[in-house]
Amino acid sequence: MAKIALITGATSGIGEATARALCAEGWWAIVTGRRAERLRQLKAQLEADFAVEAAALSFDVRDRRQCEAALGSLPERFRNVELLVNNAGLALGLEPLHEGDPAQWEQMIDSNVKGLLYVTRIIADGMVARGRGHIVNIGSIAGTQPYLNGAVYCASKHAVHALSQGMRIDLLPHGIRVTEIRPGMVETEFSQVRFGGDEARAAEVYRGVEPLGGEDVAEAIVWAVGQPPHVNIDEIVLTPVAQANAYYTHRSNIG
Ligand code: NDP
Ligand code: 8X3
Repeated sequence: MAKIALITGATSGIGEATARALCAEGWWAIVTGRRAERLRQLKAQLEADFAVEAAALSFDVRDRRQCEAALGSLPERFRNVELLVNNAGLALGLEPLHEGDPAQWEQMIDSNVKGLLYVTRIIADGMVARGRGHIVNIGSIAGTQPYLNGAVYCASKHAVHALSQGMRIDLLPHGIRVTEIRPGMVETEFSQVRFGGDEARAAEVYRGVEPLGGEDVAEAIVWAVGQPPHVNIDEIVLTPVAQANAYYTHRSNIG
């Protein structure tokens, strides 16, 4: 029987790459996000490229009722989710706290923290009932290293770090694996979203650096998931060679 993976935030970046990498390994994928047309196209591509079945669910993780309705609508053959990849999330803005936009704070906290909780609450319940499963949370180096002008995003990823450790403990008696993946700089739509579509400002983030790609993070996820059932990979921190941590990045060829 096919194994089912649910990947939130699969319309771009790390989530999309993860859906592809898992399907290449034979997983059936449930891909989610708000952009329905992208999901429809991704589902068709996954099915064509990897000879698997895929399901697309368009919903906003910030809305608990939408999470419940969308996940409750899954066809029977997709219901036994074996792997949950909590990836949906975003950063908005980069400014000192006293100049920050509270609406952006709310969106970050509601997506990165509350959205992750809503989806996990629903999926983990089924995993516990079946006595098996694996939850992979996409944290960040920002989850332990708060950086200048990023306090609220970093706080949201600190929450993901704490929640990952808490889930690991709570799910211990049920044999459910929990992994936190904590990347540094990954070139995706992340910076375009953070800077409201300002492509020049987004490109500046990666200037003089070869960043990670979504595929690099996906590969780490596939590796963690592929370990023997008695092995839990608690956390993976991965950064570009040119980025030691949130504070030190070596940029070359800068004129
Ligand atoms: P992208 O912007 O490329 O992808 C973000 C994904 O999250 C999209 O699929 C988006 O889908 C989804 N998403 C955002 N908000 C919501 C929402 N309210 N409801 C449902 N889906 C949502 O960025 P990344 O791939 O880089 O980001 C993925 C994760 O990786 C995030 O949690 C991010 O914090 C984390 N991360 C990123 C790093 C980086 O440098 N890029 C480094 C470390 C961690 P849609 O817009 O269709 O809803
Ligand atoms: C996202 C990447 O560089 O803002 O977590 O920490 S960064």
